[in-house]
Amino acid sequence: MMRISKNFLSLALVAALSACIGGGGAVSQSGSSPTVIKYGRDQNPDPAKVAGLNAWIEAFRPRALAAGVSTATYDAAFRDVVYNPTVIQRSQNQAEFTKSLWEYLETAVSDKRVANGRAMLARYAGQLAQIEATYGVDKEVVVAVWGMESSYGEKRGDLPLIESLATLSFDGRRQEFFQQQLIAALKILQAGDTDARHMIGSWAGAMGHTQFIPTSYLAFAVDFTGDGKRDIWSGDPTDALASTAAYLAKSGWQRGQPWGVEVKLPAGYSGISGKTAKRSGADWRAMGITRAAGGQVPDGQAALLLPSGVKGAAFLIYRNFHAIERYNQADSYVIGVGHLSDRLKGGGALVTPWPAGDATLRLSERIEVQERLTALGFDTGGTDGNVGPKTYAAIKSFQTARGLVPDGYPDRDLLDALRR
Ligand SMILES: [Ca+2]
Repeated sequence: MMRISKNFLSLALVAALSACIGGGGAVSQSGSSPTVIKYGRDQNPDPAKVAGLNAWIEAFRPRALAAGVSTATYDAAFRDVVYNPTVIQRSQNQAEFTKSLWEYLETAVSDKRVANGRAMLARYAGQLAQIEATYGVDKEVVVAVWGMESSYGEKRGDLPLIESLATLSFDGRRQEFFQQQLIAALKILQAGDTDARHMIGSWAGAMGHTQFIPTSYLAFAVDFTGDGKRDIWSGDPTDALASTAAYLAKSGWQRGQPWGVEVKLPAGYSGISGKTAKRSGADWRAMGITRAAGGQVPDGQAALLLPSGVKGAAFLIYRNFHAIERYNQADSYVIGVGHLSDRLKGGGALVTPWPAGDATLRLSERIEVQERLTALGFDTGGTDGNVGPKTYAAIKSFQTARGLVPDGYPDRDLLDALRR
């Protein structure tokens, strides 16, 4: 549930996004309780920072107590907390630059993610049917959020939450935000849903299978298994999936309604578009707009979204689009969840082809970029096609060495230069 940019043009790269929501740690899907890995402990953090955080924790105590946190909860929560430089490093390693919807969806709704999602639908069929009946949110949408947020539980985060939030509250950007999250996290501990040892998450405090931040947890998390604990952290995803359905339901989800549909515009379309220009399905049909996969567009108030301009894929978005938007306001994220849910229901890939002349690179080409950079001695930190901070830095070094504009962006010009 990280907030990322509303605008495609500044959307964080998927690599950075997955680093920020998942932390990249190996947490076993089937394991009963994840192991807290104490990153940063052997990095010899600056003693002044360690002492500073310890003093900050004492100074923060009155505010937490005033918010209803008990002394016992406070002392237990901070017992093992030490200033953690890894948290600060990760908070500063968020590469952000241009990324098209196409690039984003290629990773966010990869064939592998679709296949894994279908496997999860089968594996948790009983729980998901109950969750859908209770909250009225399509099980495929809930599973799509799960896939987007943590790759179905694989990347739930690997950092002790109180330590991360305390470090960021003391020494990060957006300190007030993290202090609010810290107080919410202390309230979760006080309620007994988990203990500090098992409360792990991303560097930014997003927790569990569907990456709830603590304030969202307090507002929306539910105990669906009936054991008295709202457990979103352990191997069993049931409570997390129900909590996500509850969140979407409270965000205005309309049972049985679409999030959106890919549409085909009539040739030379120059009519209205944009999120605020809402019309009925009948109005859109009268303007000659049809489903891209064939057939009429659904009824209901909808707006025409053109995330890649008139030459790219076009979508009519309905009210449920805005429910997903409450989870994360980036258009590409919402389209990603919606499209993944359609694929999980058996739908096909987007109909609109990759735009001709698009300068962005396919996954195979990004891998080639990393392989060629590596062969030339520029360390990309791996060749998986995910462009993270190391690849970004390697591209900039290569561009600088060749007298090119060092924008760090993996586009066709760069690949051409590497091939020469
Ligand atoms: Ca439970």
